Amino acid sequence: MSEGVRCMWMRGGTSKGGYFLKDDLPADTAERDAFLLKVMGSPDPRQIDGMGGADPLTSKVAVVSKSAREGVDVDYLFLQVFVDRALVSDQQNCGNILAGIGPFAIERRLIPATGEETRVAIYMENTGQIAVATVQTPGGKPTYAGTATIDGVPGSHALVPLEFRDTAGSSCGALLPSGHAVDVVNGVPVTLIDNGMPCVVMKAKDVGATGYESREELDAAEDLKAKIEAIRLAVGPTMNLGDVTDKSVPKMMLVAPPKQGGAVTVRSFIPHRAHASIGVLGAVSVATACLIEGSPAAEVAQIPDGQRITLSVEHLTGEMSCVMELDDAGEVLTAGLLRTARKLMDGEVFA
Ligand code: NQM
Repeated sequence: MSEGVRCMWMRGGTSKGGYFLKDDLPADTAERDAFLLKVMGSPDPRQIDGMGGADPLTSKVAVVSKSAREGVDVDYLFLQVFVDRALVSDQQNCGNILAGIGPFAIERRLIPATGEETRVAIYMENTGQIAVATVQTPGGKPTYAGTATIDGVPGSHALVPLEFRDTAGSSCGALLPSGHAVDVVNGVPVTLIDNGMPCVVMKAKDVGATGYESREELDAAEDLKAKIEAIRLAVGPTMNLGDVTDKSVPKMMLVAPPKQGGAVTVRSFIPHRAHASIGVLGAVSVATACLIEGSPAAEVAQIPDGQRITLSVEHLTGEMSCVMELDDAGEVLTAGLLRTARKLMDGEVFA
């Protein structure tokens, strides 16, 4: 495409990417994906000829449209543009990019602002579930300025609270797709879980790690990565994800006891690079694993008492607090997380 295509570049939580209106993109999926690969500069580990930041966390796309669904404002499709492969995948959701959807929808006039704050109900097309985001809209316009801070992002910004409900089995059909709290795969006890993001949760020490490594150490640990990838490929069918060779799920979560007074420490592979922090729905899924009796995560986690609890998931660049509401059986009903987002550029992108 030699013509420019309207696009907003935004940071959503600890991720960054291009936000498009669905109508501005080619309707044909193959054409759309070819266009997005060019926009990002993939496949190329440096993404030198595109907008991508040479990291899976900055090679992301949101496709947004006004929703025809009852009680829903906008539909959001997340696309992961692989960095070093010619692959665009809709097989995962992204709770970080989600944080930019509300402001983007208001900026593009898909929905009006409704006062100082605007609640935006978002249908997440990848998983068929709904999230509610609250956008700060003083004077009827989204503001990005504010005093909220999130770990992994310098400075302070306007808060975008996110609420999730009924996220269990988002992609795998059940919270525990194997039906067990623990499965032993290649000799490693793991929990196969999906509370918004398919994850394989295991103790770091069971795969020869500590759980406190740096991103660079994890990315350089070829033996560890091979061990984890073998587990990931083995569990794909059990998690109802099929052959996951070309998929960015499940995420691989290595847990260890908390060190900063939180609930648990995590090192996350997404799945072939270590995450600089942790994904939003990834954190919800790990926090949920910590609540499952007998699971590897429960063995290392510190869980507060009560039916409305905050589970602080410690990661490489700080922590992510998940506010979870539990039912009488201890199952997660809702999860709330705090994010921020920022408009970085609004204009046209060329492929
Ligand atoms: O789990 C990265 C991110 C994510 C996903 C990834 C996310 C989520 O940090 O909801 O946000 O796991 O690939 O953007």
